[in-house]
Amino acid sequence: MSSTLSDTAPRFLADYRPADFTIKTVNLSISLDDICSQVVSVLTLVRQGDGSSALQLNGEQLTLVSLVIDNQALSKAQYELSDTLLTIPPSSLPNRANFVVTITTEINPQENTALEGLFKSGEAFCTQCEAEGFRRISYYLDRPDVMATFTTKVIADKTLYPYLLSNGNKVASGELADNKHFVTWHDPFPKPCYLFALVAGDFDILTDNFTTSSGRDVALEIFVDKGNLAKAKHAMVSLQKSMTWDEETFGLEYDLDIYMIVAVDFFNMGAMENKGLNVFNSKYVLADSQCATDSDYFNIEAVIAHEYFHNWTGNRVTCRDWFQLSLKEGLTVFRDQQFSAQMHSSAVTRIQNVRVLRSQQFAEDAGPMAHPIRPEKVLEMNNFYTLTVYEKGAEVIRMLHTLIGVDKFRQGMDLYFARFDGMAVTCDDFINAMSDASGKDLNQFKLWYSQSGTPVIKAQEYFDAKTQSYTLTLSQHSPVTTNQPAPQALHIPIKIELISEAGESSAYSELLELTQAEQSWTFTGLTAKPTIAMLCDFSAPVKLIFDQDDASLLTVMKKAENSFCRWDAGQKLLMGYIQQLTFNADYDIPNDLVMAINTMLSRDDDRAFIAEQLILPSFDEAASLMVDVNPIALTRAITRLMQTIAKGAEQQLFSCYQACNQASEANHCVANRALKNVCLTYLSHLPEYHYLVTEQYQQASNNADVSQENMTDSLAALSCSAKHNLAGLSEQLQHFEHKWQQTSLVMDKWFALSASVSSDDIFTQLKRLLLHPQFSLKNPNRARSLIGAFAMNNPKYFHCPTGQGYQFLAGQIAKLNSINPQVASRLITPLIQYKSFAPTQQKLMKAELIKLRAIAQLSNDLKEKLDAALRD
Ligand code: B3K
Ligand code: ZN
Repeated sequence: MSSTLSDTAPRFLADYRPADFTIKTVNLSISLDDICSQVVSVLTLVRQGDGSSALQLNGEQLTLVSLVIDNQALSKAQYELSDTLLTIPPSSLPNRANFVVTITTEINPQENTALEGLFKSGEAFCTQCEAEGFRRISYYLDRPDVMATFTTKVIADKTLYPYLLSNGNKVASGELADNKHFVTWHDPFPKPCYLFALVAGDFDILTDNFTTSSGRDVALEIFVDKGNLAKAKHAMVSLQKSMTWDEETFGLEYDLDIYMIVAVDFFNMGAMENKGLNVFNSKYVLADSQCATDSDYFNIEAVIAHEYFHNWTGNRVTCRDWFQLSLKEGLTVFRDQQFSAQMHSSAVTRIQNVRVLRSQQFAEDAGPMAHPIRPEKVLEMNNFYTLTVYEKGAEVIRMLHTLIGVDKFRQGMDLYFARFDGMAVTCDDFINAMSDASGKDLNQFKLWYSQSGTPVIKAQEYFDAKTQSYTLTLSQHSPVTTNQPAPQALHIPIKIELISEAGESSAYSELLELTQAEQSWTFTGLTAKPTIAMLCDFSAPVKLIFDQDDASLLTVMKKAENSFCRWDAGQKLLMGYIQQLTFNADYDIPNDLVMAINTMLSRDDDRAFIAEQLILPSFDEAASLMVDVNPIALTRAITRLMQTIAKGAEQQLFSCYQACNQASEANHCVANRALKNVCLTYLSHLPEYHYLVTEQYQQASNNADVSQENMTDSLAALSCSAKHNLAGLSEQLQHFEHKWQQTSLVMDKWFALSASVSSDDIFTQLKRLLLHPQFSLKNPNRARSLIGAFAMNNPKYFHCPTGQGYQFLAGQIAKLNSINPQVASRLITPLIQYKSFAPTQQKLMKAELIKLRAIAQLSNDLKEKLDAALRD
């Protein structure tokens, strides 16, 4: 089984040593075959040390056919082979510093269900090498600080695989015997092997081009399954927008003559930034208005941008070792967030970033796998492509941007590229460049890279009418854990706004730099106590404890200039009611809330923003702020609050729904749909509006005028039906399934919806879904859409007191352990967070974890998480 290996020892950041050998050039010749592909790899090596070191090459799941050094074949006695290493002792190596190693290996792509290395996605061959997948293609120094120039010859059957792709520029092609052909690619930029890629298949290609600011022509090609060409247009436009944005914002141009993107259906994650040849999960490429939602469109643009931006932040300057992953990921997420904010509403984009952070990253940072954005100990690297490294990593870059300002940040980026282009470097190298360019001392700031956990900031205010002064005192605490017994004070930017009593424009807007355990600031010349809006734009990834009363929150909601603070004050009010209702189901929600919501709904401004204001904090977000969460009480509380708001604001919700539904401005259709569907979600809590759900489904999914059909609206209606298990649900699900049975990405949505139905027979339904002819655990999108959607979107049944929800998830994880450890390891997330739940749930969840730990052939991916979760 793929990830079950004999080397189960963790690796440590502190143990980093430069490699004893480097590789200058790699010449690959790969003959593709479903069950026996042959790889000939010619490496020109340069010894770095004194000649006493053995050459140790990583390799897994490979059959070694031959090993030649310079022109001399090595016998078995001259090297050692284990499950993970090929070791050539100094006595078998030439005395020269430079020599050539030629390695021939065979691999079985068909059996590679782990989808790491070379595998088959449907009929096509493709690769995934990050983090350590290249060692499943050939023996190699599989570490990011070994950078080589690759030349790759791909050989395959001409009829089945008319397109043979790899990194860089095409340099040769030709016909061979037995109906085969070959194409040779050369990538002039030295790169680590994790950026290597190969694709072979038959595709439709969308072609376009881009002229860079210095006048170079770049061919753009998007490869999709036959018949999907029209669905690639949005991805192409997104790519062109990203290329323009990076030139305008950071002065960064693309560097090869061709940029290719291939969309495949079998992929462990979103996409991969291989040099010049991105491989994408088709979910992040294919879209048309009938089959993709507004958020699909948004996400495609963001992922296309993210992978493109990696060409500089990741590829031209890469990571020295995998502990430095946030160097490229945090920075690139920050870049894609800035891009999205500029392409769309910056307020709404920021709110959505913060929701992800609060609902998921905070939970990760409080759970057993908590780690700093630069982890210090790793067993399975794939376990560290986390919300912490990516999203919190991006927040750390954003704080830097806030502290030094946009111009100095740009100068810092310029300096970083000037210093490190073509190199493999560290997070410290990046921060030092920022510090040197801005003149700002960032030594304390570096602690963000080594401390884990979400810092808690406590705020206290004091107004002295006599001296007309207002004092704000902030204190900070980072969590104490076994790995972090004595956390230190961090350097935290806190942006605030002081709203004067009269409530005209703000009295003060200021950036405070919290650097000590406790610090105070005094503002003078205030005739009355101001209302403070804290953490403008969410200037730091922290939890804020601040006893602001409802009246002050309502003032912030109405009067703060900062849109994030206006939204956040509303969320805090709503969260307060959710917490009250969780502890006391009969709690009476004050009428002020309903009044505020009515006012909000009657406003005629930014509808996308109003929609965000109306969306309640999620189950996960609420859970991350509580201890010993009773999930049943929490789901009930959220439903109660929805019902109360729906009843109290019924008229406004309905007229807002209608106004959005009738709005014709094409420019605002996404915002109109967002607000309309939030209104529908509320109204669906009242039986008298169930007809509206049916009506919307009909119009959006079963319309005589196909141009009126819309996936965002269909899914919104369907999820209301699923949430309340409405009478029309099974008919709608059947209709949807029949309509989309040929469209894999839409079938994923159908599986996800079917798994989130709130019905007492959900476990029978889940069994039926597992047996559906289109379900397969081998397809990661499918596995995630059924199993993941159940565990994440159906809290009432996932946490049901019988424990069936946990058993279902654990049962599927056990199967996935041997099929695809990476997917298994992602899906286990809700179970390992068991300690935040009440004792009844904790016990049931823990029992499942113990059973999983006992699996005989447990992958490193699961082992690392289970051991962390079951420790003490
Ligand atoms: N760098 C890849 C992620 C690789 C994940 C490996 N398990 C995609 C990205 O972050 O852009
Ligand atoms: Zn990335």
